Amino acid sequence: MPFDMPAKFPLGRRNLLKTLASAGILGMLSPITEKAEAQVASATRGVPVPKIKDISVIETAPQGSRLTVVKITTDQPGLYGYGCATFTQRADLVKPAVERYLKPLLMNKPTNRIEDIWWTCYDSSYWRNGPVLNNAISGVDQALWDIKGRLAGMSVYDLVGGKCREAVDTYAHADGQEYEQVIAAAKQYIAQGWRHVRVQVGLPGMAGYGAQHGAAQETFKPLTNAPLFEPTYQFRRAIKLLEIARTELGEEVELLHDMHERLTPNLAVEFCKQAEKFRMYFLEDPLSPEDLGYFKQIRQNCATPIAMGELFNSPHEWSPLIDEQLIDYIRCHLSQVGGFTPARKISLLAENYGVRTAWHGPGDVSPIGHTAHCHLDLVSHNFGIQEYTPFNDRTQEVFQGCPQMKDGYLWVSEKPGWGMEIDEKLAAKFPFTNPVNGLNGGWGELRTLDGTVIKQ
Ligand code: GCO
Ligand code: MG
Repeated sequence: MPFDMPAKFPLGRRNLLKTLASAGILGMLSPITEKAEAQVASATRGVPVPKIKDISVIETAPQGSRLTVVKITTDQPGLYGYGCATFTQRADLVKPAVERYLKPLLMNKPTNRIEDIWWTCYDSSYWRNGPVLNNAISGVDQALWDIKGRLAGMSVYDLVGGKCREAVDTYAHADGQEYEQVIAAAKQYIAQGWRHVRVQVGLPGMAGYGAQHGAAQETFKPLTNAPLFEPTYQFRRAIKLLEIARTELGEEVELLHDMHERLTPNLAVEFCKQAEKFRMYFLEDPLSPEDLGYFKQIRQNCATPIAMGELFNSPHEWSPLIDEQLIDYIRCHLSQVGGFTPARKISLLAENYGVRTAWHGPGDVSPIGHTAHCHLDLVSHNFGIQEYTPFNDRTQEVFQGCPQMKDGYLWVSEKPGWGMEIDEKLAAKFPFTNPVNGLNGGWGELRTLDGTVIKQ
């Protein structure tokens, strides 16, 4: 019989469905749906979507570096999450960015809408892609992933697709004032199971990156009292180090080196050419973000693998390098790019262009941040290598459930979310202190012999 809805049911289809449902007619027609709904309700325990009840900031320095972590508390008792928002050089600015700007914006929002919240935070300052705000957003973003994981009873790596490898391969830091010290440190790491070692040697009389050296030599006669650095000097020491390392450590070990964006662009091109014969795993940050145009010259001149990106804040920086295939590894600082959500997108973009990941993992990332790296490393098919920095005992007491190191691999806790808890009372016993230079964790100056200030 034709069904003339407008005539018989002037209030429309919605009311018709309501009537049928209350008479039990629809229910009777779909037992499969009913059963499925009951199963989902029991699997999810029928928990309503949690809402953001409070956002606070934990500041602690158990290992010296100023670590900032955002805690989001929900309206459901016992459900909260942690996210890394660490920016040591301007640490005091992140807390107000979270508490005075993001907190009022996000109170009572549903915690399940991570993507929506990320964009809300990102767009709300109008001016964006700056390190303070990106770190603040990262703290919120990672805390929301932690909450989602705790709620689901799953690790974050499970939520975003599941492990595609067993553990996270890492590189260790072999540093020394002189070549023989670097080689001795590298040999120790190799004996402990590492297959990848980053080598850095000091510059006598200068402030080299990765390994400091003694007082300025008389022969330099600098026109400044500030710490010194000369790019050509660094160039020669680093090339020599790679040569010695390849001879002394053999063919098998994977060698890495961090240029820390300190050479002039043309010197960086020349360095990559000369380093080609040492078959590096990668050369890290050869150019500064201001000189990205020179990556084409590096590519056109040699096959030294290039890793880049710890200073990046903006998609305008990483996107062209990835889609023009000018680098081999993208190694952004997760909290600087705005957290886990954007980093996952960077990794997927990179996967499409044959670029692998090597997230920045220094001491000035909190263990929550290091754990977020590891979860991303575990789920990304295009993972390359993870920078490793050991956690001291104090740090592991404050941050319980830190990834564990074995034979050069990091293993994460399998508990829900990030699988970590923070002893907040203990964390408060290691407050930020102002060091002797009075710069609140900020970096001072670095100058060339004639007194010109240069990038660090
Ligand atoms: C690295 C980095 C760090 C940075 C530090 C800045 O490759 O690990 O270059 O050592 O210098 O994170 O605060
Ligand atoms: Mg670096």
